[in-house]
Amino acid sequence: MIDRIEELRAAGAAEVAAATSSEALEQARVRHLGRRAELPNLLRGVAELPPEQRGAVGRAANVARKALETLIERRGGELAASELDAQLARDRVDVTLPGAPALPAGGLHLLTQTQREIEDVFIGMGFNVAEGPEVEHIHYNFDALNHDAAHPARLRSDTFYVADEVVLRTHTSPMQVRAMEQQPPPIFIIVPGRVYRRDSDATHTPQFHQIEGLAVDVDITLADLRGTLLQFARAIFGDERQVRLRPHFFPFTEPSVEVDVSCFNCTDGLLADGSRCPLCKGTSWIEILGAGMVDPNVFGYVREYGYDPERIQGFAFGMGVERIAFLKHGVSDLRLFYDNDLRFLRQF
Ligand code: 2NM
Repeated sequence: MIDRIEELRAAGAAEVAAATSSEALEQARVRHLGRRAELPNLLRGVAELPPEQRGAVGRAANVARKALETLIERRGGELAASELDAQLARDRVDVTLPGAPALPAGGLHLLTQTQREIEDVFIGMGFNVAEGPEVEHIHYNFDALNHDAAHPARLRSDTFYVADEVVLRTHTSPMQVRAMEQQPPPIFIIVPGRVYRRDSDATHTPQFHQIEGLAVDVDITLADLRGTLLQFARAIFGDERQVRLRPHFFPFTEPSVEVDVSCFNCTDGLLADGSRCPLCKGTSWIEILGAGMVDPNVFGYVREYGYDPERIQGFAFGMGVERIAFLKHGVSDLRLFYDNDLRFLRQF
């Protein structure tokens, strides 16, 4: 009996030692210590043995069972550890690898590209970029920009009012007044941003983008305005461009001009096949922006910040970013900028 117990212990120990997985180990445990295994059965049968054998057999079987249990526990720990190591090695993720599949890169909207391109041109000429609030007090949007009390842009039908004296800015020039309050001349800034007007048709959206410029010093002239805008026109529309200034009216400039660039789509208003150029309508000139010499009345509103209308002068201009992008890229409908149709957007 004792010999049999030793045989069972040795066989069990051999199988436990040979188990190469938690699963195999569990099968070995069931085989040697399970409910139908010989060793536990033998232990349960100790009571039926002759009394003089019970003590020795019971002790030997118990010692054998404990020995197997200890071996199983130890082997189980080893297997669990190596299985965890294997799992971790299999599941290793290198977070520095590029995602798979690579994420689509996306791109900048044509209006953003155009705005930045224009900014770069003026930064190259020494201008700084300033941005300001889209919700403005009428003091900055109209009064300080020399718009008289009856100016039609003040009407509720033309401008979005947020409160009695607060509007969605109709141009970015309010920020130019704010900038003059923040720094004495000389000042050379451009102000890009969203503006709002109650207009909506094929050529007008109620929200659009402007870039306005302001240059103020003791000796700024209309010739500086012309030279600056010629440089701008050539940078954006090509080195061959000319500019033309036509008299106009704006409340905040005197004199005021509209600025044309020579057509970059034709020669003398005609296409190669002799037909009328559709871009300039056969005129050879394309209107690109409005400008002028800042009206002394505007400086009067910021006189206390160092802008003495008797001592300083300056030019200002304003352009629509949509219009520049539209002309440069031959876009057929202004609303395409806002439809978010990828077939349109991906072309740029
Ligand atoms: C334009 C046309 C002409 C302009 C004037 C000013 C300021 F603040 F100096 F008075 N800022 N922008 C201006 C002048 C804007 O846009 C068509």
